[in-house]
Amino acid sequence: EALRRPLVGVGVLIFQADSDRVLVGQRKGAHGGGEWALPGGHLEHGESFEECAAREVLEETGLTLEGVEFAYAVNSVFPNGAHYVTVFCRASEPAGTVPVNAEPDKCEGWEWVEYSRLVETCQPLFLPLAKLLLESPYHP
Ligand code: 8DG
Ligand code: MG
Ligand code: MG
Repeated sequence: EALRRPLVGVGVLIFQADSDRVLVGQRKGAHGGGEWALPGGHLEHGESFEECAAREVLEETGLTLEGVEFAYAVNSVFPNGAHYVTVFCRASEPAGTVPVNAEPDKCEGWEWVEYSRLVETCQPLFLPLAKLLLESPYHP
């Protein structure tokens, strides 16, 4: 345990063009199961934040993002001892974009939810997303 280091996660805010909606899904599995999170995953060796964001979103939703940008970062120490630095990126998709639940063993399904209503609509929130909403001065 003493030699463990924090891991880097990347979460992706995919906004529907001309709206306040982002793509969220309920996680399945041991880490954050039942909690609402953005698409995302682990940063791989040698990857940029933006490359990781585009790769994870393609793997998990079938969507090919363009113009991915850095948005914010949070530090999350989970109750089970996991420690992640989560880097959030953002991108836009055209109105009417329909995602695929490409990893149904990891996610219940994707939904477009108003960013400003995530806290009331999507409980419980995955810790890094909850921290983003609390801390970030950032809003579309
Ligand atoms: P990978 O291991 O195949 O790279 O990723 P994954 O299979 O997509 O795993 P994941 O659980 O979705 O993401 C890996 C970890 O990334 C997750 O256990 C915790 C961390 N993570 C954050 N923030 C976020 C986030 O906002 N969304 C997602 N999906 N993961 C996040 O720290
Ligand atoms: Mg993934
Ligand atoms: Mg993932």
